[in-house]
Amino acid sequence: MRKHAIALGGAGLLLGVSLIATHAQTAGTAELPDPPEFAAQSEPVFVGVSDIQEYKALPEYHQPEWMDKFVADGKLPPVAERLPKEPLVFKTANMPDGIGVYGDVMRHVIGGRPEGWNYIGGQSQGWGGIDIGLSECLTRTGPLFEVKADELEPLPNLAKSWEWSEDGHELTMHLIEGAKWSDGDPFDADDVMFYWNDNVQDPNVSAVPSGTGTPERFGVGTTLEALDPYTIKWTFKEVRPTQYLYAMAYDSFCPGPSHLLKPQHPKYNTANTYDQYKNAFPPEYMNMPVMGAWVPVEYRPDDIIVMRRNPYYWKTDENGNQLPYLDELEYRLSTWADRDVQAVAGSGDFSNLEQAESYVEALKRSAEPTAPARLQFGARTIGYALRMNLSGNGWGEPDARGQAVRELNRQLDFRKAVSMAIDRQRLGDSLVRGPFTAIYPGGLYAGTTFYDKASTVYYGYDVAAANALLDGIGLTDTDGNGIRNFPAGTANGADVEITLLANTDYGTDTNLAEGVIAQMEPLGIRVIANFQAGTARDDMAQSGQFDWHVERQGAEMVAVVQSTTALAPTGPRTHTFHKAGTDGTVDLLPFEQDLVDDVNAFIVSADPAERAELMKKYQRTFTENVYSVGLTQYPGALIVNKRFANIPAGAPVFMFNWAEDNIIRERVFVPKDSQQAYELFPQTLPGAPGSAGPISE
Ligand code: BQZ
Repeated sequence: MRKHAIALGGAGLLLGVSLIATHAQTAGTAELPDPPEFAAQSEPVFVGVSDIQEYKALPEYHQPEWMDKFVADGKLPPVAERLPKEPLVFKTANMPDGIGVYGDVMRHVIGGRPEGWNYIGGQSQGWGGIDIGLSECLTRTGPLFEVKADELEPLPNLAKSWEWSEDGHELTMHLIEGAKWSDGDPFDADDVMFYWNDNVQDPNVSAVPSGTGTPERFGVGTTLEALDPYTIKWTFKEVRPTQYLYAMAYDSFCPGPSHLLKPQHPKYNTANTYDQYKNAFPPEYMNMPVMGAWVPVEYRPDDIIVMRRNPYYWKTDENGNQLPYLDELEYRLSTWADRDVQAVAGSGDFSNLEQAESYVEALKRSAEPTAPARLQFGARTIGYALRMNLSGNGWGEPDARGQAVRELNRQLDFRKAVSMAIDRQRLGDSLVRGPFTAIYPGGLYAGTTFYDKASTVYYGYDVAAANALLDGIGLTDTDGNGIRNFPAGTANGADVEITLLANTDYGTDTNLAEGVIAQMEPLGIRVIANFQAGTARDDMAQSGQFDWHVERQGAEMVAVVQSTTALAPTGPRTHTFHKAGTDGTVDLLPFEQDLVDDVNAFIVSADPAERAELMKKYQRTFTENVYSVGLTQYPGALIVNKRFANIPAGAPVFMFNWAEDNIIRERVFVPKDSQQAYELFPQTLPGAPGSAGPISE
């Protein structure tokens, strides 16, 4: 990641970069063209973890003046009593614009919709930063983009410190002491253990909306116990697997309010089903206790979610000002494309520009001197792949046709043929012309820390060779209708029809999927669109109800150390397109076993050279076996309204986490003379859990 190429010349782009890729035509492989020159417009200032934050008691604490009345009227304890013994203190030297001032609001626009507030029970709040802000986790990784490579380790968060045992099998973690949920209830190990015992370990719960809250995310055979209200102890089979500290960050270890959730859980409330537990706090339930900086106080379906500052938030600046500086956060419930439009226009305040189709327009608007928002491109960390369901033993309960497709997916020559039938340059150009997109063969992204071009096998565009491969595996058009048929005895020798899952929340997802469908026609394969909206798409993807899936990839392909266990099926539910079948096992293909072994070896290695070699092996195995069919890779751009201060230089749209975490929103502020009267509920605070709306003085 620290291999940023040369900075971009001003707002202009190096357009029309021509690429002469010499194709060394060997057996199907081709010379992978280097990505067009394009680089982040600014670099982070790399620091150490201790330069960002520390935990310490301060001589005095402050709150926004308008809150004094709440204290005077006895509605709130004094601020010093609302803070932990040693709050998490952000260091001024790491704050680009220093100590902030209170006031104003960040107006987000999102394309998702809230299912409810039971995040650990598997409910999404609509993405776009809502859950990132609500769900504080044991460790934090978003800001690691600015941490020096030789000091890279997840930031302390709810876990303020930890130490390993001599033999490296035990990790003792010390939780922040005296922090409270936004309703004043104490945060402690009860919350941690409820998440671990009754959500992660309970097979009836799909913990967290992305489904990553699985036991093996933290290592097969790992156990966790509470030694006292503020001390927990992990015990691992592996020796000193520091990798799992990343899994203890968002999105897989962010405890929920057990004082509200536990009484709804079937283990403690036999009158409730698991479905009732998951849905016990619908979107209309306001003032859900959170550890995050803002609390949901207003929800208008398909319109907006409004959040007000958490009076018990457990972080401060070095002057003892309780954070956040921003009194309000809003999430307009719209579309992801509208998020870009509104951020550029100034009616919204933030966007991760990630749909390449809107790049040129966004760039044009942002280049105008009067543009209300800053637009900064980062590295190429947005990438799409065509992922095939590789389960041959029932994951997703396929019918005969679906099973026949899965058997095809499991054949290397089939996957190679699909890869060679895809014109990746054309796909990228169909999204946006210019130096943005790069041909992406799959695996780790070019330009990232563990990427090695020499270990990357690329089966270049060659339709004739692709067709020859399909002939070779006995897929022929036996009925002469232009569509190849399954071999006799398989799916009744029917036409090869494959369903393709994609997310209709994003034009890019469906545009790329349409491109794949069109490019399969010359192969005589009929691909049928199965385009679904976000939540439905997420559910189908997580439950294996797909043949093929075009999707934007996660942090594991960018940072490797984040979501590492998702790089291979290291456990029954860790992987995105190959999970355990009906017999509880993952029917690994031989090369997948090599991937699993390399990932597990990486997790326990502390030797940088060994880790680099293991990732080279991983990349070669992945790409020569076309584990997934890479499509295109391009940079995201962070768009933030110019009135905000403390936006870190070089903050990436996506790396260890999304920019909503990376920019550390609780430290972001608006200078007094730039503040606008945008707040919808000025000078109000969250009310009691379940009550309607915020409370005023
Ligand atoms: C960023 C992100 C913050 C999820 C989601 C959404 C879900 C996926 C993914 C992104 C949205 C935005 O991404 O596109 O820019 O704001 O929320 O969480 O795509 O459908 O399941 O993984 O993060």
